This record gives sequence, structure tokens and C-alpha cells, in this order.
Amino acid sequence: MEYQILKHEINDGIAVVTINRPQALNALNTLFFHEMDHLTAELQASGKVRVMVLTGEGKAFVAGADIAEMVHKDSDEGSAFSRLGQNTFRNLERLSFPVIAAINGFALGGGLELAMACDFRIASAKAKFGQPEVNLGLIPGYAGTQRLSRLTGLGNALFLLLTAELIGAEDALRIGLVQKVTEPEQLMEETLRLAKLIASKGPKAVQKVKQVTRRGFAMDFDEGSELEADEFGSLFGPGAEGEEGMKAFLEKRQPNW
Ligand code: CO8
Repeated sequence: MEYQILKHEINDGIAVVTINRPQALNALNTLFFHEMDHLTAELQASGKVRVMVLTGEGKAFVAGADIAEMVHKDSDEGSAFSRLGQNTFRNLERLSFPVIAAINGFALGGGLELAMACDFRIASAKAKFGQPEVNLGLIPGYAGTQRLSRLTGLGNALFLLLTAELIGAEDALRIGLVQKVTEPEQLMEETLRLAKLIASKGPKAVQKVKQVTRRGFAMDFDEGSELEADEFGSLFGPGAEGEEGMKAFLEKRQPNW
């Protein structure tokens, strides 16, 4: 497929995907969702990707859903556009490899919802965050009302959703919305350092950490712990990744994954 909005490159198991529509501050339109679904399915099927990094071209990560496209929609079309995005973001969460958001600038509305669907977030000190939907007489439609409170707690979520105030990277760090803040020029360097670090670990263990933590988050504690015990066991035994990792430690050598 020819991609018009997404650029990507893969080096040493790390896929860097860039949303490249800076003239509209990378606003999310229907084509974006189709491209994202197609590209992530392609990356998954390639078996070559250990970690994906998602970032934006220009001064925005993503400044929201495309208002120019949404303004013409009726109620059913609005709901369909919401479900389209919700589905794409769920697909991101279900990728076997971790996805890191490198937030270079504005992450607003649907843009913050996209960042929240990634596994964790690194922000440039210049980044700005907000859910400004109520300014437009709207509410979030890509599960922002659900993910924001789970990530930051109910008070922080309702503060952002109700006031539509934009917050800076340090405040985003304080409320747990992002995990690290870097100087703007160091954003990609630091994000790639973390991506390489993850890519150097046991590949199956990394996938299982993502899967068990994410699936367990939606379960009750005991059910999630059961899932963990099952998956823990799957890494043991002759030829299993855990055996190699533990042997390498005892033999004082690097593991051969
Ligand atoms: N959609 C479409 N175009 C956009 C968007 C957007 N979300 N944001 C910016 N643009 C366009 C501008 O219209 C402008 O285009 P043009 O040059 O043709 O006039 C271009 O990008 C540059 O933007 P600005 O000139 O406004 O740049 P500034 O640096 O002056 O301002 C801001 C940057 C503050 C980010 C400003 O652009 C802004 O407020 N943007 C809108 C932010 C917003 O409200 N986002 C939330 C959108 S709603 C949403 O995301 C709901 C998600 C759920 C949808 C569910 C489906 C139904």
C-alpha cells in the first residue's frame, strides 16, 4: 500500500512511525485510521519488529481528530467515526510488541487519546496536552473518557475533560500521563535508547509483559494473577527463553535469544 500520511522505517527491530500531515497539525482523518490499521498489521505480520515508536512531524504530535472532516457528519456518522478510531486504538494496544509514543508537540483531543493507547509516553519539554473537546461542544470519541481516568485518576481526568485547559509536559509527568520528559532535541534519542533497551531483552518475555499487564488490568486481581502464573510457566523448560536467560546469568555471559 502507498502511504500518504504515515512514514515508517525499521532499523534493528525498531519501527519508527511518523504521522506526516504537519499542514493540519497531523489531525486524524479517515485515511489516517485506514493507514494505521494497514501499517500496524503489516509490521505485526513481518515478524521483524520488537518495538514501535510513534511520533508526529512538525510542531504537533496530533492536534486532534480532523475537525474539517467531522463538521459535516450527522449523528450516525459521528458514532461510526468514533468507533473507527476506537478500533484502531484497540488494535495498537493488541500488537504483540510495545508501542512508545514520542510526543514532540501538541497532543490534543484525539491526539492525546492516541498517545494514551500507546504502552507508554515520552514527552518533549515543549509538548502540550489537553482534551479540548468541550470547546467544540463535543466529548472525546476515541475512548479518552475511559483511558484518561485509568491512567491519571478520576480527578485529573475530569479536570482536563471539563476545563479543556492545556497542560505542559511537567504537569503531564506529575499526573502520570507521561513517563519521562526530555529536552526537545533529545526526544528521539532518548526514546530510541529506551526502545533499544527493550529490544535487547527476552523477546517473548517483552511480549508477555505487555499482554499480561494489559489483559490483567481489565480482570480482577485473582484472575489476572492466574493469567500471570500461566504465562510465567510458558517461559520455562528446555529451549525456552527463560531457561536461556537464567543459564546465561549463571554462566556469566550474554543470553542468546
Ligand atoms: N482538525 C483539523 N485541522 C486542524 C486541527 C484539527 N484538530 N488542528 C489544527 N488544524 C489546522 C488548522 O485549521 C490550521 O489549518 P490552516 O492553516 O489551513 O488554517 C493548521 O492546522 C495549523 O493550525 P493553527 O493555525 O491553528 O496553529 P496554531 O499554532 O495557531 O494553534 C492549536 C495550534 C492550539 C493546536 C490549534 O490548531 C487548535 O486549537 N487546534 C484544535 C485543537 C482541538 O480542538 N483538538 C480537538 C479536536 S476534537 C477531537 O479530537 C475529538 C476526538 C474524538 C473524535 C471522535 C470521533 C467522532
